[in-house]
Amino acid sequence: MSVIGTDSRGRRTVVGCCPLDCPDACSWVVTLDDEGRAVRLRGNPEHPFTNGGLCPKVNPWLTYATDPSRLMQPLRRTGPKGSGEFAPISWDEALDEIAERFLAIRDGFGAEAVWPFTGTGNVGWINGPTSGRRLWHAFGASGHRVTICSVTGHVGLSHSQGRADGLDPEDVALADLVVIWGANPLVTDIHWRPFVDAARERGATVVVIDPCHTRTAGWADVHVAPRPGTDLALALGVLAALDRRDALDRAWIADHSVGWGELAATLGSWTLERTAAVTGLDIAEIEGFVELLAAARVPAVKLGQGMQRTAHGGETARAVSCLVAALGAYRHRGGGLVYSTSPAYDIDEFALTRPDLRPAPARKLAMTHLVRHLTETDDPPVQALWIQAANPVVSNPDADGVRRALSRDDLFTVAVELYPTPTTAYADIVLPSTMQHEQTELQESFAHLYLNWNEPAVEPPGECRSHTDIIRALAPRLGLDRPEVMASDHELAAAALGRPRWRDAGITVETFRERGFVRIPGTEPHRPFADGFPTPSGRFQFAADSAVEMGLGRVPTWSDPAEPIDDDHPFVLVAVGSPDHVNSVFVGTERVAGRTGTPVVIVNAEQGSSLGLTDGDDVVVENERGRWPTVVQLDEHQRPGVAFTSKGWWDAALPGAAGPNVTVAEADADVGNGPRYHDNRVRIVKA
Ligand SMILES: Nc1nc2c(c(=O)[nH]1)N[C@H]1C(S)=C(S)[C@@H](COP(=O)(O)OP(=O)(O)OC[C@H]3O[C@@H](n4cnc5c(=O)[nH]c(N)nc54)[C@H](O)[C@@H]3O)O[C@H]1N2
Ligand SMILES: Nc1nc2c(c(=O)[nH]1)N[C@H]1C(S)=C(S)[C@@H](COP(=O)(O)OP(=O)(O)OC[C@H]3O[C@@H](n4cnc5c(=O)[nH]c(N)nc54)[C@H](O)[C@@H]3O)O[C@H]1N2
Ligand code: SF4
Ligand SMILES: [Mo]
Repeated sequence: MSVIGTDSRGRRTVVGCCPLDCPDACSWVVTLDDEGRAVRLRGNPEHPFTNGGLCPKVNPWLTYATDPSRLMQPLRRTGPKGSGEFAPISWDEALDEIAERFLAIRDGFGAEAVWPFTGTGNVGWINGPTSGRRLWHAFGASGHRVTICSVTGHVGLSHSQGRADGLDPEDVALADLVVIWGANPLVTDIHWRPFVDAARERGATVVVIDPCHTRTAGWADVHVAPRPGTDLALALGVLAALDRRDALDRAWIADHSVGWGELAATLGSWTLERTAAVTGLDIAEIEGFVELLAAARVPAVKLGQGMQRTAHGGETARAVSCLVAALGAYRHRGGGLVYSTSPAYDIDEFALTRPDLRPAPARKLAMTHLVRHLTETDDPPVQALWIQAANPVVSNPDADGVRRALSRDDLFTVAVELYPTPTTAYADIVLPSTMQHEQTELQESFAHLYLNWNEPAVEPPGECRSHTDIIRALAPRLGLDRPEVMASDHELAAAALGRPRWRDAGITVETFRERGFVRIPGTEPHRPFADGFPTPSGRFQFAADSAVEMGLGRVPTWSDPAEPIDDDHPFVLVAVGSPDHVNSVFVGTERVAGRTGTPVVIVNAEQGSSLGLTDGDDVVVENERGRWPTVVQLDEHQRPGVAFTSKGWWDAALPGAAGPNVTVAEADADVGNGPRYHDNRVRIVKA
């Protein structure tokens, strides 16, 4: 077997995979014509999770690849920052200028004044957020923390479970109750649905906990819609009710956990009345949920990222894990919690990124602190940004602040991109990147347990280069063409597979090039907590000192949302994944821009009317941080006090290409420096 094959018509086929920051991490097959052009790209029928189908966002991949706006050569800015005026230059000119500027900045301010800012536009191990790290370490640049997505949940769960691992999402088929908590998998994780359907066919009930009436909420058996940012109270209130009913798994708690008594002692105040008052739910709804949990033998909880994008997201994720554990849910295959399967991969990140190449330890900057690091007096001040597969003007909190910060005259910005974006408009130099079918990649998932290979199917078009090629071309110009920095893509992939999990199973790059994807060795079945938890006690921890060290409670402890609604700000704005695109990727292409208009903001019909809004009105969503012009849609199913829209979108026609993130504060969740996208209060007024 090989990743390169032929189809029934004798055409060459090449196995690859989707590089986007999507849990499903699909495997795909590219078909080439006689001239070696990619003519077809479809889901890999051999891959158990992909099961032969991709998604509407990625099916037109080859159309995006030839979009007229695709960047094909390096550019240098000719107009003011933000104007988007550029002229083509050669690779040599671009790389020489970058090297000259980076070296001058290093001499003047120190190497940490250079910040390699890598986003989640592609998330493979070779060309994704860690690519280039060997060079940046050797150069001595500031480190970078990818805090924009899921870090808060990971840190929160580390205190109780040790890590965010849990049940195999495929095993949910064995559950008799499926709780989808702060996730919208019918939009964001569509290949998981068949496994939930299988559970449902066997009689399982599906509960969705989401303040918004999403596609998934509409499809579930039960939709519980708490106020945003109150899941912590819901988890504690339900736990208290289950304790009172003696419906918890005392034997599992005694044998596999520590700290239950301490947590139990705090539950007395969580009456149904208080839980209802805090969450905005009816007592009957809460009781109904308690009933389902008490009756379940194998409850499975899918914890999404939605609930952790709030001021107390880490504590919330931790509280939900306590509920799951106290039910004894880990006792049976198919039960337990799943937040992310990433920890199961055991990728050798040290060998891949080589932090030991650093001349001296360096600070690590959080990508969610972009505005403060560019505008406050850091020592040394950030003087250069290398923005790679990131679109912070659209994706980061405080989008107006990001634009102001990127406008700084003395800041030298390089953007490595596929298309012109509101972010590249602020770059001094723009470098054209390859797309996945034009490069080599090794790619994990956060919702299944297969590691995918991506064999390049075609030559890069125009002058596009992969991130690793660009790094290898820049390194000699910085005087850093050492063998570790100049490593080939296959050498990097081999380093990533350096841990015993892969090595002892005899799995090498060649295995991937034969099979296209490999199930993580030792994960059939995947029951990471069957023999204990990776915590200091080796048990599940209802109470943890490590949490106190991070400013959390010893046991999960309730606090109010950072931005509770009030008369002046009657809505919390929740902007989440659109069915039409992943984050901001491909949003500027003819295909996506032409198909989707401005995302509407959806609010409860009665509340909207009482504020004088009618369906289809031009409105402005605003607060003290920014104003976003859009259109309102009234919907009787939405809970009052919540305004629902989608993320990642921009309209080039609006001033500053504004999107919803102009209203979001650059403020941290409780742990991990994650953002507070869904803890953001706004008002909606007629335009
Ligand atoms: N309000 C709100 N904002 C959010 C969120 C939210 O829930 N609400 N979610 C957050 C989350 S979860 C995430 S992960 C971030 C994502 O935010 P970002 O890190 O900005 O990632 P993307 O928008 O996915 O992609 C960024 C850019 O990468 C480019 N790109 C794609 N593939 C490649 C490639 O192969 N090479 C190069 N060089 N460029 C490429 C795309 O064209 C795009 O412009 O957004 C966050 N923003
Ligand atoms: N189609 C599509 N798929 C995507 C993406 C996309 O942009 N488009 N983005 C990808 C990325 S980068 C990521 S990280 C994943 C994220 O995918 P998910 O884990 O599904 O996370 P979110 O989309 O942030 O939010 C999920 C749900 O949480 C809800 N929510 C918001 N606040 C709260 C709260 O306080 N409590 C509760 N219980 N729920 C709340 C939202 O209403 C939303 O429906 O999706 C990936 N998949
Ligand atoms: S975006 Fe997600 S569902 Fe679509 S092809 Fe990529 S991995 Fe699969
Ligand atoms: Mo994400």
